[in-house]
Amino acid sequence: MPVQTSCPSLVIDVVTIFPEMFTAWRGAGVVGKAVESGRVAVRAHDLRAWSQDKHRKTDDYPFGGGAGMVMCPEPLFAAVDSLCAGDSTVILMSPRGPVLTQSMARSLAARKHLILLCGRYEGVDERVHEHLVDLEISIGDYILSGGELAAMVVAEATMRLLPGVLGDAESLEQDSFAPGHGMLGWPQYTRPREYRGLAVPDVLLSGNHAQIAAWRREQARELTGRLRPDLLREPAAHEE
Ligand code: 9D3
Repeated sequence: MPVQTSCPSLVIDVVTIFPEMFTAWRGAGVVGKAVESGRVAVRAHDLRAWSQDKHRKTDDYPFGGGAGMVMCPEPLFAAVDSLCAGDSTVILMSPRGPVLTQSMARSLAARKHLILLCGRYEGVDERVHEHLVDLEISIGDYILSGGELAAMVVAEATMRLLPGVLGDAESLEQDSFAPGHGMLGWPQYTRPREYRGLAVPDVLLSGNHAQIAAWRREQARELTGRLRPDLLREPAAHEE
């Protein structure tokens, strides 16, 4: 097991009523290596620890009536009070926020400390939106049951941009979603050279590296134009 060589360049504190959801994710793959090497610290905190209620409740009925429950402000404010370190960025995972982009991930990777708040139920008390958080982030226009999966997406997209987290080969790829330069990858093949009568393109077996590079560029352009033409257009203003 590698030993931690320096303090983490980023600390991510997640606040959730389901901290166990983060266990497998935090231990596997690139995220697992980043955590194990000490480059990033990821901690999942149980929001119930900050509940003053005898039943450790974190939600209550909505004033004005209606279906569903609302996350109470007190445990969330108390969690932020105890985790906040002065240079912290407090983020609420929320369908209201702007949708995560690679450029937002790049900006988060420059921070020292992220506190990611995960809601459940019908949402969180409005005072949390208005007075507790620095920003809100959504991961897309579909309805999830809570912020936990979104927090993992934000944390993973951010962590892989930190120095030393990716190997050299993977790092080179990072420019590919730069605003305005977004491109899909080229088609990849591995052995066998022929599978069920389907052959690998000859150029890839030619050994001609200039020709291979040109073919890949052209294929990437063609795939992007056909499948994701939006990536070739100008970036939205908020992404730059
Ligand atoms: C169905 C209830 N909605 C009222 C119109 C509001 C609502 C509240 C809470 C919808 C979803 C959620 C739970 N989702 C998140 O906390 C969440 C989320 C998401 O659902 N989609 C994309 N990104 C995110 S970030 C957090």
